[in-house]
Amino acid sequence: PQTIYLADYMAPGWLVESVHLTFRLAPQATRVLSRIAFRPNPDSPRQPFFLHGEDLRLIAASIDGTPVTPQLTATGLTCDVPDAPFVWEAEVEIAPADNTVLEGLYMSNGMYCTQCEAEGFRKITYYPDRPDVMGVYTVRIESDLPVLLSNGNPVASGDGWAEWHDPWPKPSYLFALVAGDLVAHHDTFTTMDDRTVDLNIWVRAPDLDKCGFGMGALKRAMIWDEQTYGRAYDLDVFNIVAVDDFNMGAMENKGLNIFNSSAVLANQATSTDADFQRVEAIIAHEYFHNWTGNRITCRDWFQLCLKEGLTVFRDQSFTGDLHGHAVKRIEDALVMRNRQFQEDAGPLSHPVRPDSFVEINNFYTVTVYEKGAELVGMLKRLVGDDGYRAALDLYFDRHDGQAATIEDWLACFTDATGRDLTQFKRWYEQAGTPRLTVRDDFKDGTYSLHIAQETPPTPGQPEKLPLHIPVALGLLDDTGAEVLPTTMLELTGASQTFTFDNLAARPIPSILRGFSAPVIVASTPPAGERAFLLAHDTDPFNRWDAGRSLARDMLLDLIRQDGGAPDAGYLDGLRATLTDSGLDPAFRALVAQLPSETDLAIALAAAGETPDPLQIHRVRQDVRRHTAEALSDILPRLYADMQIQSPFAPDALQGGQRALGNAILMLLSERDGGAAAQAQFDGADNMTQQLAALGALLHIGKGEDAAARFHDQWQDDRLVLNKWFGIQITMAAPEEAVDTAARLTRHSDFLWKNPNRFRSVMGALSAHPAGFHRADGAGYALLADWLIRLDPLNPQTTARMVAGFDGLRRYDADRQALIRRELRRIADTQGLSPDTTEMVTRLLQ
Ligand code: HT7
Ligand code: ZN
Repeated sequence: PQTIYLADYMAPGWLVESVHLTFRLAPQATRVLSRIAFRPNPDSPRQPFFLHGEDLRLIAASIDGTPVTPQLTATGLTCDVPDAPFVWEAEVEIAPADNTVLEGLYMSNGMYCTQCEAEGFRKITYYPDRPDVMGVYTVRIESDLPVLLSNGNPVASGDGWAEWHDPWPKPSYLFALVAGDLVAHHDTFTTMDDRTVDLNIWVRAPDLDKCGFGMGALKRAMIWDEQTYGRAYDLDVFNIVAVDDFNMGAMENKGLNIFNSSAVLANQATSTDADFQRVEAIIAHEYFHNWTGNRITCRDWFQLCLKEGLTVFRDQSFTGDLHGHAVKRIEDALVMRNRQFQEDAGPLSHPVRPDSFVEINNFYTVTVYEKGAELVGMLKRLVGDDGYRAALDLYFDRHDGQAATIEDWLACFTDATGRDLTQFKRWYEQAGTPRLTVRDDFKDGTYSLHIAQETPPTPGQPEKLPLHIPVALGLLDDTGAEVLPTTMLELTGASQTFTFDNLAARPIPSILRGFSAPVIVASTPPAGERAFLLAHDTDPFNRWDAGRSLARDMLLDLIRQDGGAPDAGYLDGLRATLTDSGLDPAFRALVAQLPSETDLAIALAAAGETPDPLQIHRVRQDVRRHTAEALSDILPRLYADMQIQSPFAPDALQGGQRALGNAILMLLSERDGGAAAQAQFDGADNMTQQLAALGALLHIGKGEDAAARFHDQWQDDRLVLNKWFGIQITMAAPEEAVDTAARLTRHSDFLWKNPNRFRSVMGALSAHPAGFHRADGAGYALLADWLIRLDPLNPQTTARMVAGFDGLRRYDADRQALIRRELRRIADTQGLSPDTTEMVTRLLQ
C-alpha cells in the first residue's frame, strides 16, 4: 500500500462546475450516469486528467458528446481532454447488494444508502474524489421504492423517480442517496431569518416511536447554532435517515444526514440515559457540520481535525450549555485521559494533523476528534470569549464555500485578535501528551509557581519542542476562599516561574482548572492538600479531580501491596460527597466511580511498573466490597432518595439521579445477594434501570435468569439486543469473559456482519482488561480469529477494532509475546486489506 504525505499536496488540475447524476437502482446492477462540467484550474499547472474509480464497470464515456476510450488504472482512469472547459459523461454499473464494505452505495435491510466519506464516492462513479473539488449537484433517482432521497432540495418527482438539487457547492464525500420503504417523523423549524425548514427523520415503520427525542435534539441544535454562532440552516429541508448497517456513528451529508440507527433512535423503554445523551450529541454534531465541514470543508484529509475537532468542540459546548458544564467537562476529560492519552502513549500515537497515512479511514481517531476539540478549547481560553467569536465570524466570512487548512484557521485567530499563534501551531504537528511538573515556594508574601513541561518521544518524533499551554490557576486560602480567582497562565518555555505578590499566607494552588489543557500534571500535591481541594475547591473539575487522584493513589498502593482495605480518609471523603445533597447527583455519581482498570494499568506503566490486569481487577473489586461495607449505614437511604416518582424524562437531573442510584445499587449488591437489583430489574420502566440492574446481577453471578428474561423481552429489538450481548461480557468475571464472548459468538442472534453487533461482543471483550488479557492469550486469539474473518467483508470496522491491541507494550513479556503472535497471524493473512495491514504494522513497530 502507498503512503500519502501532506508535504506532497498539489492543487487539483481540473475543477468541477456542475454534476448531474442519474441512478437506475437495482441490487445487482445499478446504473449510474454522470454528466460533469469540468474547467481547468487557473491556479494550478496543467496536469493529466485523472478520475478516481474503484469496483466500477465502465459502460461508456464521452467528452462533449464524442465517445472516448479512457485508460483504466487500478485506482481510476485517465483520458486525453481539451485544454478548456468540457463536459464529461459516463455510464457505470455497480452492485450495491454485494457491497459489504459499507462504503459507496450499499444495501441495508432492503434499503439503498451511501457512505462517501472519506473516499467512497469513487465506488459510485468516476470522479475527482478529493475534498478540494467542489461542485453543484443535481441527482435523479429511478426506483420502485417509495422514498427516494438525495442532498439539497426536492425538485420534482413522479411514479418511480425523484429529482434533487443541492445549490451549495460540495465535495463528493458529502454526496448521499437513500431509497427505501421508509416512514418519516416530521416537524418544521423556523430559522432566525424566518424561513421554514421541513425536518424529517426517516425510519422503518416499527421504529417510528423512537424518533421524537432525536427530532427535539435536532431543533435544540438548530436554535443553539443560531444563538451561539449566528449560523442558520440553508436549505428548505433537513433529512435524517436511520440505517442499521453503518461503520461509524453518523454522517453529515449535505441536507441528508445518514445515521447508524443506534445514534438516532431512542425511547424510554429501549434506551439508557447514556444513549439519550449520545443521540443528542451526535445529532447536534452532524447538524453543526453544516457550517463547520460542509459550508467550509477541508482542503485535504490531513486537515480532518479542521472540521472534526471544531465540530466536536461545538457539540461539547452545546451539551454543556444544555445540561451543565461541570459534569460535561469531567466526562470529556475522562475520554481524553482514558482513551486519547492511551493512544498518544502507544504505537498508534499521531499528531492532531497527521503528516502521512496509508488509509485515511484509520485516522478518524480520538486524537483527531477529541484532542482536536481540546485545541479549539485552548484557543478559546487564550483569546477569550469575544476574541473567539470574532475569529469564528472571520473564519465563516473568509472561507465560506472553500476548502480550508489549519493555517487558514489559525490565521483567522491571529487576524481577529492579534495573537501570534506560531508556537501554538505545534499542538497540531506534535504528537504525545505533555507532562507538567510543578514546584512551588512562598517567601515574604510572594508565592512562586515553577512549571516545567516535557513531551515524551512518539513514533517518528524523537525530539519535542515546548508547547504554548494555557494553565488555569486559582489560589485558595485555608478556609477555601479564593485569594486568586481563576487566572490563565501561559506556559511557553520548557520551564517557567509565575509569581504572585502581597499574599498574607502561603496559598493552596488549584492547577489546571477545568482541565484547561490536554496534559498530565505529573507531580501530585500531598494527600492532605488534595483532600482539602476535594472538600473546598471552587472549581468543580478540580474538586472532582482531587478525589479521583486520591482514589487512584490509594488503589495503586493497594495494588502494590496486593490488596487491603481502602484508607479511612478516602472513605470519609466519599461519604461526605455522596451525602452532600447540595451537590448535583451526576457529580456525586462521578466521584463514586473508581478509576478504571485501564487507567490504573496506565498509571503503573507510567511509573515503570508492569501491571497485572487480574490483580488490578481483584484489588479494585476488594475496594468496592470494603466501600459497600463501610458505607452500609447510608446506602439504602441514598438509594431510596434517588428513586424518581415523577414521569420519566431523559434530562440531566433525572439522569444524574439514576446514575447515582445505579452506582449505589452496585455497592448494595455486594452485600444483599442481589435483592435490590432483582427488585429494580423486575420493576424497571426504563432501560437505564433495567440494564443497570441486569449488570449488577451478572456481576455477582446471579444474572442468568434476568439475562434470559431480558433476551425474551427484547429479542426483536436489534439495538437492545446489542446491549444484551455486551453486558454479559462487560460484567463477566475475568476468568469467564473470553468463554462468555466465545459462547455468544455461537448464538443465533450473533449477526456478525452487522458492525454494531460485532462491536457489541468483540468491543466489549477488548474493553474488559482482566478478561481480555487472560494469561493464556485466549482473549487475543478469539479477537484475532474474528478480525481475520471480518476483514474481507468490512476492512474499515476490522481496522478500527485492531486498536483493541493498542495496550500491548504495557503488559509483561509473556503477554506481549502472545499479542505479537496474534498480530503477526493477522498480518500474515492472505489478502489482508490495506486498512488492517496499516494498523497491524503500526502496532507491531
Ligand atoms: N464525518 C463523519 C465521518 C464518518 C466516516 C469516516 C470514515 C468511514 C465511515 C464514516 N462514517 C462517518 C462522522 C462525523 O464525524 O461526523
Ligand atoms: Zn464529525
